[in-house]
Amino acid sequence: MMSLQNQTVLITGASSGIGEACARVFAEAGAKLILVARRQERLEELAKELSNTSVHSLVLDVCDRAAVEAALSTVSAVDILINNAGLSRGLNKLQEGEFQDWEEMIDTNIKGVLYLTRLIVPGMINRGRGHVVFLGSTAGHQTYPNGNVYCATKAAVRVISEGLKQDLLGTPIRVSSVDPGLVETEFSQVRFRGNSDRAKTVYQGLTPLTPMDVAEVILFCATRPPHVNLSEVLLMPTDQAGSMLFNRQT
Ligand code: NDP
Ligand code: 8X3
Repeated sequence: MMSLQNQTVLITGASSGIGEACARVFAEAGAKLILVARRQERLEELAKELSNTSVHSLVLDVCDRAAVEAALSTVSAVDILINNAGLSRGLNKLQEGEFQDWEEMIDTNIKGVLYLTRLIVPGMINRGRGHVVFLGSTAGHQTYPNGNVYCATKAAVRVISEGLKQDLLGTPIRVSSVDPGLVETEFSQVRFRGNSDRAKTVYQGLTPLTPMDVAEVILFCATRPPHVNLSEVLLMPTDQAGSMLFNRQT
């Protein structure tokens, strides 16, 4: 098992859900953290809670390329990059979709991921060590009705992860895509713009994954011996068998 002592982990979207859970499990495992998100207060609160750990917070919008470039120029070596920041907006037929929603999803889930990866991976190659983890989704494996553009962004993440692994072949850098099904976080609140009743129906009658369930899988990927690369992990609640197949007790 690989030790995380003295390894620096940069986690995007650390102010909530899966990213926040990753911060907790990686801190517990002895890693140093660089936490990225837009909500400064959330990051400050988390950093306070993890006061026994080295935590550097970066208040940053991953869609803003110039800001990402400037912020990363202040950051020292990153050993593990967790490309987690992401969101969905709306659940509409494509022919009725909102351009603004599409742009936000594409800018965050694809372009933001590419910016961070492009800027951090060369340093990993130079140092001869590193691991890039992407948060994909069951939605990137199987499209569901009205999910069109969100599903497309997660399919893109799966392809980017596969392509990066190919392009890094011959280096010791590892690449993993961790692809969960339903995880109860603020994800559906964001998708439905704060409509809590609608957000709750997504998880109604079943037991979803928790952010911690996913963070533990990411930790497992990161702590395999150096010759082991978990390329893709698809994980779902026991009550889920595909993007559209759920066991709900109503
Ligand atoms: P949350 O809404 O709880 O967390 C999303 C995080 O992303 C927040 O910390 C948010 O921080 C950050 N974020 C969003 N946009 C930006 C941005 N432009 N710049 C920087 N940070 C940003 O959702 P989850 O924890 O569920 O989602 C995490 C990832 O997991 C996403 O990529 C999502 O697609 C994926 N996923 C989620 C599943 C689920 O069912 N929940 C299932 C499969 C995959 P802030 O607003 O402070 O910037
Ligand atoms: C998030 C899971 O099914 O809500 O990627 O799209 S789902």
